[in-house]
Amino acid sequence: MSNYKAITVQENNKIVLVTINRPHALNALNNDVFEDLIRLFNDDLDPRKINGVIITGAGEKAFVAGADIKEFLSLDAQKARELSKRGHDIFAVIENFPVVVVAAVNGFALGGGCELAMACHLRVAHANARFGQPEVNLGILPGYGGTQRLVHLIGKGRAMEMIMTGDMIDGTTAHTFGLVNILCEAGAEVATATKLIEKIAKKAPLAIAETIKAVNAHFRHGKDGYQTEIDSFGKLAATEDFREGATAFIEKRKPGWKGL
Ligand code: DAK
Repeated sequence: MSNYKAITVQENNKIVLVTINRPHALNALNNDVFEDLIRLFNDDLDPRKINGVIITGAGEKAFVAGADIKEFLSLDAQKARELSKRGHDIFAVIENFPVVVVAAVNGFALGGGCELAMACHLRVAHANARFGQPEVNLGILPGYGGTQRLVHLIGKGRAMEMIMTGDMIDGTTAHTFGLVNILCEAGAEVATATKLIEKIAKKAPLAIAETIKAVNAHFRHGKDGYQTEIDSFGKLAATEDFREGATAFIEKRKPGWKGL
């Protein structure tokens, strides 16, 4: 793996742990973080060789407390649009990554941090984690897909309220809203995310990849999610893994997946 400026990357048992590593700034997303994430997801990670990715924040206080406010003060409209597009692009790569990506939310997940967590497929957090889209306090709106993904995850009314008030919600509320998949003890976020990935890794990898594609198709303009599901189903039904899964069931044994 490359040398990164603002993230650390460790691989253990085919699970890659990505830590946003700017604890002095509550892991705010600056240019370095974006460059690192782009290189990691576009160039360095090989989805065929891993079972999942966990994204978390360094320290005990924050997952990511937003985009780095100190960096975006001097932006003009054109530059802001370019940066928003860059953020949209890398978050879309994460959202469509063909192995499961889990956000281990270990504290504040605000603004761009909440948006990063939402770009992941699944989220685990502790009860006192804090989620929010406080951009209106700064005179802007979520710029990395938050107006869309928050609606997808918690519904229009709740999303409108969170974005227009800028209020934070705690992990328990986020869990009730469907923003958090699993609540865990503070400090157990990465371990909980690891267990979740290990569970998913026991399933057929191509079926997981096609699931990510088909579910995401529902939210993409110009995509017919039902048709995507039909195409994915056809593709999977012709795989060796489907034959193996069905045979293993009949023979009352565990399947051995090949990813073929
Ligand atoms: N950016 C930069 N530094 C930050 C930061 C942030 N988002 N959040 C915290 N820090 C820094 C603080 O400045 C402080 O640094 P020092 O003063 O020690 O040098 C250090 O982290 C510790 O923070 P606090 O001292 O404030 O810690 P507290 O426990 O008192 O408060 C807090 C924690 C999370 C409530 C507070 O830090 C806070 O309100 N932070 C800001 C939250 C926020 O508003 N985040 C930004 C949301 S808006 C864009 C696209 C998207 C966006 C922007 C542009 N373009 C395409 C251009 C997205 C914007 C957002 O994310």
